Amino acid sequence: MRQNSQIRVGVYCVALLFVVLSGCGPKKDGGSIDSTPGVYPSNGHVIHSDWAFRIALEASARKHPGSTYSFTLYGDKDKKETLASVGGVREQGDGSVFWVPGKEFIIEPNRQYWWEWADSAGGKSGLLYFFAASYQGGKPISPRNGGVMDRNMRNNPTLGVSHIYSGPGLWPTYDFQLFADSGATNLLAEGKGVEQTANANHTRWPAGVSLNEGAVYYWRVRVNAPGVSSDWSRLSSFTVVNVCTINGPPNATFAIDWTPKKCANYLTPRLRDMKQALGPPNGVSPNYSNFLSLDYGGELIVEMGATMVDHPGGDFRVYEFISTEILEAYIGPTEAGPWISLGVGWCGLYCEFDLGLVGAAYARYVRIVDRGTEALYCHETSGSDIDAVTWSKPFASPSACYYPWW
Ligand SMILES: [Ca+2]
Ligand SMILES: [Ca+2]
Repeated sequence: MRQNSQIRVGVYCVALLFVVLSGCGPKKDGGSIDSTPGVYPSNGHVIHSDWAFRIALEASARKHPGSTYSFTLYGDKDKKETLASVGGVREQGDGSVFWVPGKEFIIEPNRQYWWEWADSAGGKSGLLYFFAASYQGGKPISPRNGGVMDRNMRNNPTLGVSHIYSGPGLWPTYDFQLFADSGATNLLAEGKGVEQTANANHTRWPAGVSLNEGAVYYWRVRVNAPGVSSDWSRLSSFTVVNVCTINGPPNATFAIDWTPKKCANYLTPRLRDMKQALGPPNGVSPNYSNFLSLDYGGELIVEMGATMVDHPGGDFRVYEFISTEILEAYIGPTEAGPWISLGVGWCGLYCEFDLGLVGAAYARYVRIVDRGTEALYCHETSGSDIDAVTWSKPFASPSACYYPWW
C-alpha cells in the first residue's frame, strides 16, 4: 500500500499546451521502482482542452504487476457530478497506466475538473484537479504580427493577449515587453504580472509610452500559469499608420481570434477553421463547408482588408450560412477592443450593420458574438455559421481616419 499519495507535480508535460498531446507520455525511467506515481494532468495545472484528453499514471505499477486500476473524473470538488469512470485498467509494459475517456466524454475549455485513481492493491490518490485551457489561448493578438496600430492610438498604445484560461478557480497573469528593434534589445516598456481582465477573453496592457507614426515596433508576451510554458512568444511586429491609407479587398482578410465555448470539441473539424470567415461569401451546401461555426456564445474577431468608412445607411455585412441565427456585431480600435456594439440581429443570409449608429467614422476590426442560448445541445454546427464579413461602399480619403471616434 502506498503511504504517500502526494503527487509529484511537473513530472512531464509541463509545456503541454505547446506540444502535440500524443507526443507527451510517461517518462521512461529505465527500471527504477517508485511507489509515488507522477500523474497527467499534473495536479493544479492548465492543460489543453483537446478531445484527445487522457489521464495517465507514470510507471507506478511495477510493485503490483497484477493490479488493476480505476479512474473517476468529476465536474465538482464534492464529487456529486461524476462525468466518467472506469475500472479494470491494466498497466502498460513500462508500468504506466492510461485511461482515455473517449468520445463519449469531451473536455470543455475554461473549466476546472477533479479526478482520482485507485488500484486493486489498495493504493489510491487524494482528489486531484486540473484546468482545461481556452481554445488556442495565450496568444499575442493585438497588434497581430505584421499588423498595424492606428495612429490615433500612438499616445496610448496597448498590447493584447488572448486568455489562457477564463474559467473559475485560477487567475493567470501575463508579462509584456515592447521593443523598438527586431533584436529585442531596445526595451521601450515592460509589464510584469499583468492581471487578467475579468469577464473577457482578452487582456489589453497599456504600454504607457508614445509611439511614432510610420515606425515599426516589436512586442512579445508570456503567460504565468501552472503547466504553461513560461517562454516568451515569438516577436510580433507592427507599424503605426493612418489606417485609412490601407486599401485592400472589401472583406475580412485576417482572422485574429476565435473563442468558442463548451461545444468547441463537438464541431466538425472543417468548421473550426476561423479562416473560413475570410474572403467573399462562398459557403456551400449540401456538404456544409466554407464557414466557421462560432459555437453557442462563441466569438470571432477579424480584420478587414480595406478600412471601412461610415457612409449613409448600413456599412458592412455579416454572412450567416444556411440557417437563421442570432448574433451581435461590434467594432473596436484594436484587435482586442475595447468593443462597441452595433446591435443584435437574427441573421439569415446576412445582417447589415451601420458604423454611424455609434458615431464611428471608420473601423478595421470587427467582433462577432453568437447570442444563441448555451443551453442547447452541442452538435456539429453549434452557433452562428459565419461565412464572410464584407462591405460594399467605396473607399474614402485618408482624412476620414484623422480623428479618433472612440
Ligand atoms: Ca453607415
Ligand atoms: Ca467563407
